[in-house]
Amino acid sequence: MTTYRAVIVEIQNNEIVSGNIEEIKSLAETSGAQVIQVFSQNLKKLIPSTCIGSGKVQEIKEFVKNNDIETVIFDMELSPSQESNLEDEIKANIVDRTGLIIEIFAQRARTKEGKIQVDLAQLSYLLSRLKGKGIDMSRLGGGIGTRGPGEMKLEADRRTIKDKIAKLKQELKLIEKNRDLHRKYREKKNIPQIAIAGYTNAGKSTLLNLLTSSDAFVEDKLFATLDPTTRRIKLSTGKQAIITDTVGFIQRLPHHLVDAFKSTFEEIKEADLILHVIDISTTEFNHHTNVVKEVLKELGAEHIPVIYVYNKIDAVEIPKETFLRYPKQRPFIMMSALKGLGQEELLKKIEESLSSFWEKLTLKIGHVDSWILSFLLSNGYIISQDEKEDYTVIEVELPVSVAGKLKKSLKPGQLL
Ligand SMILES: Nc1nc2c(ncn2[C@@H]2O[C@H](COP(=O)(O)OP(=O)(O)OP(=O)(O)O)[C@@H](O)[C@H]2O)c(=O)[nH]1
Ligand SMILES: [Mg+2]
Repeated sequence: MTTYRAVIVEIQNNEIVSGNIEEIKSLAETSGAQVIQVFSQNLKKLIPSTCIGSGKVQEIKEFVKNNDIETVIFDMELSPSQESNLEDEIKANIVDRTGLIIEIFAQRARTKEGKIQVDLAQLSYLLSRLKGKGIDMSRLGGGIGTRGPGEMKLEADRRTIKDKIAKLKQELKLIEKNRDLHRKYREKKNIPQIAIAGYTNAGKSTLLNLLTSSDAFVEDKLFATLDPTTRRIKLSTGKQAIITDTVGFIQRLPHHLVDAFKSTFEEIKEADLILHVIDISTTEFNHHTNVVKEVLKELGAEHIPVIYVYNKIDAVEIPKETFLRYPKQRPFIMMSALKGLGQEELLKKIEESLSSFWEKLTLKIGHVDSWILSFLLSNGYIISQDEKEDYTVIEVELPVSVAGKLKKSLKPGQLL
């Protein structure tokens, strides 16, 4: 990864939300920035042309010149004209929060699907910026209907971008279709789906690795995971489920990204259970929890049962009893995905939560109907089996829909 020298600008103001300084710092570092300085300004009123006041602009300009700074990162949304005004004044790259997050996604996309999604987000972000610039330019031009050469070039750019967006959307559709087929297959097999969701860096991939003994990519940086990873997980009774690790959430997740990553978020929407992973070693964890709950609601996933996984218990100083007194979401468990603490309890909770997925039947099967036995062996989980001379009594758990079908084809007396 190429590194670059950067400064961060944050504003304290009632109108806009400037986030947490630690978070924008780690976003910047994730993108390769070496953060040399942070500038803060308390502003009663935002300045339309440059967002921050002219004195601050000069101060940053000086610093940039004297310290070889390449990029100035603003922890807020800038309008296209603010961005170009600042660029002209400060003479460095200007990046806002959305631009920074999209850049990180671009650096991290690995699979074809991920890359297309990021391209899509970048282009739609660019298109929205061009629109803004176009409006500004026509205002500068004066009269209605005056279209200077710049305006016409913009028009052409816009068309090219729109064409590209349409093409990418088509490609994505094809990939999604394929994924849908996989999902349908899983549904037919009647395997419950579990989605791991949570704020970025909460430990989602670490949890997936723990539960499935695999080695998905884990890193102490934001957005290590972009592409959903799906694995099979065996529960204690031998039952199986499918578990998917997904992209992390963040406050003020750019909507260009949410749109582009729709299919990734679909995985969450279709789940039978969500494990909402929360990093309790950060003081911001309650706020993060609310952000994730909000995004889940926006995705239309608020009806899905959730287990709140309070993770990184090994990294907090507070005793368990103190933590238990904090307000918490329920049902919850406390664990350390890294150290494997609380794994058994989590698996138990998962099974409890998924229990309505299976139905328990007790059957009396005569030897002539041995096909039923083989059907049960391949589709269900045998709890007990009692062989008699002419028949077998068998206790079995089957996915509800499979049980329903089986019951229809049973003879009287076979279901106990
Ligand atoms: N101390 C401690 N660290 C943990 C625990 N779980 C995860 N981590 C660390 O937290 C960092 C992030 O872990 P990941 O599993 O990549 O987190 P993630 O939620 O998948 O992050 P993104 O994919 O970036 O959204 C890594 O450095 C992990 O080693 C834990 O239980 N305790
Ligand atoms: Mg991850």
